[in-house]
Amino acid sequence: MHNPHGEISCFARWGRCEATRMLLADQGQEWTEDVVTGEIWQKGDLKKLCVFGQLPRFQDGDFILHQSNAILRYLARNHGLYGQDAREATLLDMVNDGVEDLRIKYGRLIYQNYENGKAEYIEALPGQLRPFENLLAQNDGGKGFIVGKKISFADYNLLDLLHNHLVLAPDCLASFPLLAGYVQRLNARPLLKAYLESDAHKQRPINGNGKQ
Ligand code: GTB
Repeated sequence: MHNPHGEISCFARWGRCEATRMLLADQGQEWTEDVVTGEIWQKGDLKKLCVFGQLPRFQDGDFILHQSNAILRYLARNHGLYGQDAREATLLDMVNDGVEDLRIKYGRLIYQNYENGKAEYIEALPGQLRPFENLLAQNDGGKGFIVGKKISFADYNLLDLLHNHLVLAPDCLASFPLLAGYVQRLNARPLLKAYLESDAHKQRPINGNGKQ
């Protein structure tokens, strides 16, 4: 197994990098950050180097990756966080796709429709979170991880998305006891807890436009 020493290039926010940061921190893996300011990005040189013209970007030696979910999966393959067999890996893909679908909706709200859309979004949120509560219930009665018996990349991604929503709507897990317990349990993992309590995490804005 390769222990990638990664450099993350990203904007100064949780954004699409925070799940990766949580994975690395919880796995005891150090990383460096190339924080890209709006001013640097506007110059356009870095954008041209990015495969899809977007950040984040992750560099492990001469291996350069784009797309936040591909970065998570690369780290998962290297750290044994991709399930124990093909079925678990595929279930993890399914969960991660569900996380991605909700992350896109969240991104649209934050960046395109915050003032007008927030109340309606929060009203519809239980219907978006219910599938994750159901998935947890199906795995060991919801006492462990989202799939299988070991933490996975999809857990970090789901946890990050839940963190975002707990800021947007602090009561959003009130009717989801398994998800609420899951967040508490994962947040208490020692290395992850230390990271979540660090200034690096707490002082970084959640989104790029100040909305949360
Ligand atoms: N699929 C890519 C991934 O997962 O990595 C998406 C990456 C992405 O959207 N990057 C944005 C970026 O680099 C920042 S995320 N933008 C600069 C550019 O394109 O020049 C912040 C974001 C999310 C959602 C919206 N939105 O819905 O309007 C806007 C910005």
